[in-house]
Amino acid sequence: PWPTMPRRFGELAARAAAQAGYSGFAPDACLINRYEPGARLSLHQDRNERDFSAPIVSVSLGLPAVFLFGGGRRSDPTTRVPLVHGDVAVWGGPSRLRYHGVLALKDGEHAATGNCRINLTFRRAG
Ligand code: MD6
Ligand code: FE
Repeated sequence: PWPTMPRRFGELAARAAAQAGYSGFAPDACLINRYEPGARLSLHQDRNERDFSAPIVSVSLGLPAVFLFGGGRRSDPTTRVPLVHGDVAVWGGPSRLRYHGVLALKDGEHAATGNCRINLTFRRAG
């Protein structure tokens, strides 16, 4: 049997999605990535899921980062969104396939994670 994610994780993601206007979000996947200083995430679309009607919920822990939120094309202009420990970002609906990324992580130390950033993204993979 496939392991299930901790109940509290799914509940947190569903609550955040509902607050952003996406009620009924029932994530079935949680990707966890650990970023060390210098690491970046180039502009991309999250399109490995089968169900684009569900939003993406992203939880940031540890070192701060700058999230880039673009448009429907890679060449579209981006908005810089600072993300700190505990921040939750949600994108869905017409924004579900917008390009996004993360600038190179600055060196630092965080009480919760030490010298890194941890990001959890909740999805409906289908
Ligand atoms: C972030 N993460 O770390 C945004 N996408 O703030 C992502 O966009 C992401 O962590 C695809 C797969 C894993 C990710
Ligand atoms: Fe992504």
